[in-house]
Amino acid sequence: MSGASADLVAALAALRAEAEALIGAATERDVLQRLRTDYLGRKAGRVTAILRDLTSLDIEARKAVGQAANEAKAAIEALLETADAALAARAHASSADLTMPARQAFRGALHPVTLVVDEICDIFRDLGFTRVTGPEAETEQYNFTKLNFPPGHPALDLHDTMYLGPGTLLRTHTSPVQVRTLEAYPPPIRVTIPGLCYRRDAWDASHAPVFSQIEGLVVDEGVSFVDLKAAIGYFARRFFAPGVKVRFRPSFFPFTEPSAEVDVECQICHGAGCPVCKGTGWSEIMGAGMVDPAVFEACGVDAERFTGYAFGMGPGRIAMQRYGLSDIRMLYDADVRLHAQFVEAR
Ligand code: 2NM
Repeated sequence: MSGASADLVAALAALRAEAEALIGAATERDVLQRLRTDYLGRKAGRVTAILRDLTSLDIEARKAVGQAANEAKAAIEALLETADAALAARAHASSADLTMPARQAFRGALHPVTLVVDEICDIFRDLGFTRVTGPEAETEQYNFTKLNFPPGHPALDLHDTMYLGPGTLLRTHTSPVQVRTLEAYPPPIRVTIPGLCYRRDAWDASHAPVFSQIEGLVVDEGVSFVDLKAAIGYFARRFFAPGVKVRFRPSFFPFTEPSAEVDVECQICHGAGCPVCKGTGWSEIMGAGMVDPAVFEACGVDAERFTGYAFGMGPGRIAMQRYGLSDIRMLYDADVRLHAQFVEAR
């Protein structure tokens, strides 16, 4: 081998070693692309240049240098391929870790009062009750007068009722919707009426100036207190527990006669007495009674022919009992730590 060809073979070995070191150190795919151009590029590649100049060598030198140059080219090519594949795999792995758990789908919660309102209306729906609503801004006529409240009744006081102007107010109960129903439809009537009501109460653990109520009304020929007791007993067994004890205590409301308060056996202590039922073993769930004929007359219903019963309850109070809340304000605080506990509730 001539001196010139030995120098070229040594130069190729040096190029190959240098390329190997640089390829091994590359951490970016475009660095590899640049190295490919530097060593193997068709115009300015340093190995390519030696191959191109083979024609200036004699036959023996051409053979020896040509072989070394082709080996160097193949070796660098192979190193570039391997390194590029490894960097490509790493880039892919860092953008998508297939072992990572799937992102949690967001599920919203319903407000506990919404859950209770829907559950109560669904139970009465199975007894044939239709869910209806009405306005929150009302007149004194619909909120009080037609419901047999005598003039001067304490509920009419500015102290208890939010008046919007003379004779207009925010309804203090959902009963005006019953009046509207009685005026609009002939019996038979079976409705549940959920909605917000307003009273001038200061906030405390058991009072809110805006609260939800559900009232029910049934009117037909021959409806009696037995029907009232049967419907409410059915509701209590479905809502609270199949064997729950229910009791009716005599009471008074302007729009019903006779009237009763309805209690169920305390669901915390099962009648033994506890702080939640204040030691009585019972918790009050609603008021009820037979619609006073004076209400029928005020609404244009024939009180000789038809009788009916009505009831009213507070879903906020019932939600507190059911979910063990000690302060009604928890239902108004919009604290997602409370609400998130009801995500799976329906
Ligand atoms: C209650 C309790 C008892 C009631 C009566 C009427 C109407 F319009 F039919 F006369 N509506 N609501 C009623 C009866 C409401 O809430 C504690």
